[in-house]
Amino acid sequence: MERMKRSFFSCLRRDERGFTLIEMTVSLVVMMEILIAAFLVFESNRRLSHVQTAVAEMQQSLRIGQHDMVRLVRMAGRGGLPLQDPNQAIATPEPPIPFGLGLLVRNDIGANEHIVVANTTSPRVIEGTDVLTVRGSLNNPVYIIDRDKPNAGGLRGFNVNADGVSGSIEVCYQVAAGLEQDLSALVELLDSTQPGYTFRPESLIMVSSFDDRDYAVVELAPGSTLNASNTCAAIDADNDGTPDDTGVTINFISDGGLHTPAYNEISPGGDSTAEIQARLARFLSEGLSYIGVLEEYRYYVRDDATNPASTHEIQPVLTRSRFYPNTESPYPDIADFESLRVDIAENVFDLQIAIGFDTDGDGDADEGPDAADEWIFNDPGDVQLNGTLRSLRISTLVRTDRPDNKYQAPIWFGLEDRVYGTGATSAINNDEARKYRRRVLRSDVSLRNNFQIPLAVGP
Ligand SMILES: [Ca+2]
Ligand SMILES: [Ca+2]
Ligand SMILES: [Ca+2]
Ligand SMILES: [Ca+2]
Repeated sequence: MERMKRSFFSCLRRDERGFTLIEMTVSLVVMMEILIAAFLVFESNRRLSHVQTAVAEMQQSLRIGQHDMVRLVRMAGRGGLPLQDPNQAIATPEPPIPFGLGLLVRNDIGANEHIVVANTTSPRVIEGTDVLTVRGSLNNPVYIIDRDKPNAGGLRGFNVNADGVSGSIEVCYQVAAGLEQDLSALVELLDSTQPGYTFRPESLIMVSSFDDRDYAVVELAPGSTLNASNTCAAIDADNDGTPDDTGVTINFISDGGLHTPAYNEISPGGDSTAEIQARLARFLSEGLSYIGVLEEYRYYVRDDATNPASTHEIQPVLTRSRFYPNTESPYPDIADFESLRVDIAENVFDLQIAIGFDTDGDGDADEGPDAADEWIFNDPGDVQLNGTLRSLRISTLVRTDRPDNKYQAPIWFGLEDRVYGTGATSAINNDEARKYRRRVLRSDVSLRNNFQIPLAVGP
């Protein structure tokens, strides 16, 4: 008992001596290691979260850019414009889809090309990317015309003038008993009494009542009127307590206008006066079912660098531009090339479009491993195909906003029919370009159900 007590107290006594130098050193080293490890974890987390933020921003940029394109591609041809011209022979591969009406692609842009062909004041398109054109009554409604047969007084809402190449169309608020359509977008385009109103040579598409596939693209002429209709019933569309709103009377021309040759080119039959007269005479006898304002957008990768010298660093921006359909005139002001710079997403390095056709009539566009499939622009060896347009695929390559000097991205060998190459001359795979993280997003749009005509149903 006495021994145990001694030993116990000697034990306590020994502890009272404190730490030895070795113990101190060891614990200090351990502490340091823990601190360093904690710092490394913190630093790695900080870097990781930085990278994650950059990647998240990049993916957001991808999604925004593609969402906008997919939305419009789904509406291509809305209002009655066919996606492709069944009558036009497939010619040379330049431009690649000469028979495209609702959808067109300018494939693999060359060096120093611009969004307006041969116009160096218009924005520059980055070499190797594709330009996608989408046409249709995309954002404006499609309007019902039902006053094209003579009413009790012998008057019609659709008339062709004596020259056979111009006329007028009445669009009514009330299209049938109890059924009204919303004309506010149309009124905004035509109401010359609005402050700051400027007349625009808008492109209008009219569709035959006899055959949905028969249409004409005409040009808006000055002098359209509001609520001066011969045939529309008056309703109280503006809710001012008086039923005094009938509709709009649109004046149009199909010959001798600013853009009539371009508009006639996308109408069946083309631009000859005899054809125009025959077309309008046909509509006069068949009647019209719809009219819409045709819009055209082109998506492209713009170089935003202020000094686009040959050795500059590219600043790629996915851009949407609006044109008067089938022209090189920017919309709305034909002289304003700045309006062609509507940014959609930054750091989009490449835009590639591939198109699937059904060439053998089995209903599908089959994609194979080589150039011999039913797709064009998905392989550098592709040749033009003759078939029914079925699918469109949008691919974008996006990079992070800033380079990361400690990072080398994997090499991308190519996207669709574009081959990126390697080494210092490759825009995508040179050492500087590989300091950015990159991602590719693809969206497939089926064009199978694109021929319906959604209508403007009113208040
Ligand atoms: Ca391409
Ligand atoms: Ca009213
Ligand atoms: Ca097929
Ligand atoms: Ca192919």
